[in-house]
Amino acid sequence: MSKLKDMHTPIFWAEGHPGALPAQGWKVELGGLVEQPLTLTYEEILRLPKSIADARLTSVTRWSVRGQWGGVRLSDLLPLARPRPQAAHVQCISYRGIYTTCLPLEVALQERTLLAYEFDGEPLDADYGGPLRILCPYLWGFKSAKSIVAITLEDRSIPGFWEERGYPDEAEITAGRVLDVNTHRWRHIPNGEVIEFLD
Ligand SMILES: Nc1nc2c(c(=O)[nH]1)N[C@H]1C(S)=C(S)[C@@H](COP(=O)(O)O)O[C@H]1N2
Ligand SMILES: [Mo]
Repeated sequence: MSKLKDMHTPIFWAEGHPGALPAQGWKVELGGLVEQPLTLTYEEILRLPKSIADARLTSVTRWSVRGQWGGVRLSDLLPLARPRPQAAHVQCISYRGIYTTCLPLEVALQERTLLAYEFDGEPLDADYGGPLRILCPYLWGFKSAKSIVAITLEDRSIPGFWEERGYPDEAEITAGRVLDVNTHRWRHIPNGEVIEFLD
């Protein structure tokens, strides 16, 4: 069991559950509009500077979970590949390449956008996008692609799995009710990143 599972955090795999995803041998490619394309193994990513983000993952299907997400800031990771000046969007590609989504580069570079490998001190299991997923608390959860195999710098936003099916690319979190997964209570949220509830 993991903390996310203990709290009954929903598990979303729009492309179908990929099964076991071993961290050993896992690789992430950094490419696209970069001077220095590179491939990093899971172990190499664990050796990069670690950041902890106290943050919420909030789904457009109206639930929100808070925890201490551990991982590498994209603002620490992306410079390793030396993005070119034209790079303006970051395409995040999940295992098997079926689920993708793009983040605007400036959102990717905010301090709590992570390539995450932990939640509350535990390694992420495959259900929740282990071994490495995006955590972007500033936008709806569909921008936090799970089980990442490639991160590609682009000059435009490329519609991904949910964007092609009608969800807005801006993915701004909008006010309303959400189920707080941590407390199993319905709460009200304002527009934007969920920092506090309104009630
Ligand atoms: N590969 C992949 N990543 C994904 C999804 C998905 O279906 N497949 N769902 C997204 C959505 S809509 C949300 S809200 C979160 C949910 O994360 P969880 O399944 O770990 O709770 O993952 C996002 N990342
Ligand atoms: Mo979602």
